This record gives sequence, C-alpha cells and structure tokens, in this order.
Amino acid sequence: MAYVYDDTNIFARILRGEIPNKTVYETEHTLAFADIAPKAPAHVLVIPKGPYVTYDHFCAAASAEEIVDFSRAVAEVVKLVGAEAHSGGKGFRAITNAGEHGVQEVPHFHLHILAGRNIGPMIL
Ligand code: DGP
Repeated sequence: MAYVYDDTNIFARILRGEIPNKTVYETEHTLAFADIAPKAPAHVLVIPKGPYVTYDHFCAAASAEEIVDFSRAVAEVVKLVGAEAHSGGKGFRAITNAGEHGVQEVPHFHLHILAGRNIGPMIL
C-alpha cells in the first residue's frame, strides 16, 4: 500500500513556518533543528523538506538529489555538534523510528542525532 502523508503533522507545520524551531542547519531539501525534548546534550532532528513518512518511504520515493542533500546535511550536523568520531569527536547515535512498532510519534521522516554523552547500549 502506498504511503499517505498527513501534512497536518508537527514537522510539516515547522517546515511551513507555522511553529518556531531552533534551526541548526538548512539546505534546499533538508532542515535540521533541535529536538524539543532533548535526550542528550546535542539532540538534533534531521528531516527532508519533502513529504516522506518514514525512512524507507524516503529511500524509495525521494530523488537522488534529495537523498544526497539529506546525507550531506547529516554529515554537517555531526560536524556542527562536534561528534565526528574520526577527527577528535566522541561519536553519536543516529536513530529513526518508523510506524507503530518503531513507535514513531511524528509521521514525517526524521533522523535523531544524539551526541555529547555516552548514549549507552542500544535499548530494545
Ligand atoms: P519520534 O518518536 O521518533 O517520532 O520522535 C519525535 C521527536 O520529535 C521527539 O523526540 C520529540 C520531537 N518533537 C515533537 N514535537 C516537536 C516540536 O514541536 N518541536 C521540536 N523541535 N521537536 C518536537
């Protein structure tokens, strides 16, 4: 079944400028902003500007340009929060939740970047 994007979700409203956000980084196709309830000293959400519900939806339906733009934005965010594990930073965790079993709260694809403390083992 095709994904149905609900444009009333909170991130769609952020993208339309209806709700303020703390922008960390922005490009033509991607926005990165601080999570409202941070779980680490740095907790940034990276989202595509296009109407994608989940990560797999994004990977399947977005253009190559959007996917590259998103990926490069993730790299920039990791650099901005000082978490580049290969060049002095102490690393980060990237998480995306999808659908009911992934316990996704906001139905607009987003990647959580968590850094600034030891995030601990992956919690299942
Ligand atoms: P998830 O469970 O993966 O769908 O996570 C949704 C995240 O979105 C959660 O960590 C809290 C964050 N969030 C929810 N509403 C807002 C908001 O209005 N502004 C910001 N910046 N973050 C929000």
